[in-house]
Amino acid sequence: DPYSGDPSRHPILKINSQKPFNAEPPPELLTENFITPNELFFKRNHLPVPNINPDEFQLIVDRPPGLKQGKPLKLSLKDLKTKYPRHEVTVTLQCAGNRRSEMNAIKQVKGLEWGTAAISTARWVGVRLRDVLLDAGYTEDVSGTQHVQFEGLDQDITGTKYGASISFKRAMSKDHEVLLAFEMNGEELPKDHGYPLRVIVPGVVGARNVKWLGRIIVSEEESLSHWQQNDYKGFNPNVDWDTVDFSSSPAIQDLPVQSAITEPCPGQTITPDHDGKVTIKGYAWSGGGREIVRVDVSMDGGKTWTVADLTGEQKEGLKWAWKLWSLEAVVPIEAKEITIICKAVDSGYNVQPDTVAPIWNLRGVLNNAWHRVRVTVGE
Ligand code: MTE
Ligand code: MO
Repeated sequence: DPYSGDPSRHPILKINSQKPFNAEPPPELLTENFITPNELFFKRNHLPVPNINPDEFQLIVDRPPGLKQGKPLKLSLKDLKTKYPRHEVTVTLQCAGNRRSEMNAIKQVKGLEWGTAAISTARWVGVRLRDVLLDAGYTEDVSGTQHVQFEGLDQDITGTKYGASISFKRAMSKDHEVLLAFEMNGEELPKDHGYPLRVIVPGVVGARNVKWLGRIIVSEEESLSHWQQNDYKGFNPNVDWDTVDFSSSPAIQDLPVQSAITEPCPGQTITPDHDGKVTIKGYAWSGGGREIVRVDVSMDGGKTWTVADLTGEQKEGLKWAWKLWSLEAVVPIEAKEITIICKAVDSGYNVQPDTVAPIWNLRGVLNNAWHRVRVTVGE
């Protein structure tokens, strides 16, 4: 069993797939803390977790034969930790498939049945990818250096490794804070999250945040991996598996504005307090470094809206972390059943689409429609 070396996991996680391991925390636990505890952080593996000896580990920084710039580098963990300045950044990671089950409920899609919790936030410590690339001789504006590919050390039985890429420009940007991370929330990276080294690409879809990083390749092309070329792309709702042409869509990088209600849960009976109010909670986040500036909540299926209270972290520059939100919301009088809705606005005044159907796509990615939770009102 190639999965026999996988680590043990917290039993409270909702498992979407055991082998490879994919799981999310219960939504109401997810928003109990601004920083998600490591054992509750969602886990998304495509392959068995590789067993890596930290003493033998080497990160290889490569270039294709045609490229003149740069020099190959081999870095041990100690090299990484001592040769470059330490950098810490709080980043929310979200899988492109977060909330896929709502898309699947409209019309079948192919993919894991994620609920609302394929998203989590951690404080990551590592070194800037930029500093490593500068050390390898790359400068900001050299030709032929369009992309930076990442190769994981996890592989399938044919030896094919997980891989993805981002633009060279993003990799070199100081503002974008792309990190080679070896710590997560004050501990060394857990096995499930890429021990001993992973990439953190703030504001960008989870799939580019390559875990168990073994090799970096600066190149003219994007990663040729399946996950860069033939997956993690968006399509028109009428494209099906017979007509899809993966080369016609760009790979997802920055993610759109997102929010969800984590409390109460769908189908729950809510009990208003003596003021006729209940507590509604959730998260909101946007990609590309855009900050969440407002979350609107409706208790009557979208007729009227109230602004929720936001909590988050103060930060200079681009914003990479989510905001948690809550509201003491008035329950409509004499209502027996209500639909609670949330929708967020980011600093670019981007808003969420109101329904899923117009953004439906065959792979079930990028669902950021208004989140609706139907509940019963108790005494
Ligand atoms: N990196 C490797 N090497 N192998 C993987 O399967 N999964 C990707 C990304 N990096 C993956 C990977 C996907 S799709 C996501 S959403 C994130 O890791 C999930 O990161 P997490 O498990 O730390 O939450
Ligand atoms: Mo993902």
